Amino acid sequence: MKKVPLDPIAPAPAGFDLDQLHRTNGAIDVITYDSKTVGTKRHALVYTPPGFSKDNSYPVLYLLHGIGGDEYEWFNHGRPQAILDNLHANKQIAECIVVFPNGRAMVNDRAEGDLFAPDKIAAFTTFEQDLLHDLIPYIETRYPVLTDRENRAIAGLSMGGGQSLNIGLRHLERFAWVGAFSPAPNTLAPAELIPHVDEASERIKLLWLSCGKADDLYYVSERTLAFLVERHVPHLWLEESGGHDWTVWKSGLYQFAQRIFQ
Ligand code: FER
Repeated sequence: MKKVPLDPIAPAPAGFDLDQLHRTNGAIDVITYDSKTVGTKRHALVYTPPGFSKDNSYPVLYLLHGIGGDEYEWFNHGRPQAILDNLHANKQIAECIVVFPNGRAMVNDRAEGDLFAPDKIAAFTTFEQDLLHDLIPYIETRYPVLTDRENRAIAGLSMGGGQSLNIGLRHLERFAWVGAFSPAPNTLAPAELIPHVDEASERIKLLWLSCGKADDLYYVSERTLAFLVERHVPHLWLEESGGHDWTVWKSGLYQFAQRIFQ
């Protein structure tokens, strides 16, 4: 059994999410890929780090949005470009590519209408197939990336946190780093999420869980955490002071991004 990392979690410093003057910054691509799963062309955003070069090979973080969002949600609300650029400038993060998919894998994947309609909720489950069989292969043929499990991470907020836990822990042959910020009720029950405790404990490099104490969905994290503690599954837990909000999710990205691909 690996030891739980006794890692002091220092809060993000002021300005961590603000544009600062750097010699080089990351860049954003908007990509379009064929989804055999959905039968449409789908879109994602891709952040390449400062100094990005096709001559290097990079690990990849897949960073997922919530029920109210789409592939732009992190950019609209979470300032990921500033957070990542600042982490790179301070050498607090491994050089990596970050992909922002659309996790609602259906023909109309916009965040419109009744977001809780059964077909829209089901599309967040369908996304597992789109990610594994359509998006990841696209990224791995178009970008210079490392393709072993230790160089692939998945994390997300709320609905995307649930997806990250469900998909990441079911596919430890693909993901060694899994993070959930305020995971939603789409998160599988703990015994389904981690049916093979010893194997998961052995293979996971980082299992990150964080949630605001005032979040109505706190119970999802609480039940997941209770299982991790009881069954001695190595993990990092951060209880935040906020609710179901961007302060928590930006902090989650800041913390998780520093601890992956190490
Ligand atoms: C639910 C409440 C919230 C739920 C999902 C959410 C699937 C998602 C919230 C978010 O993504 O912000 O009952 O059920």
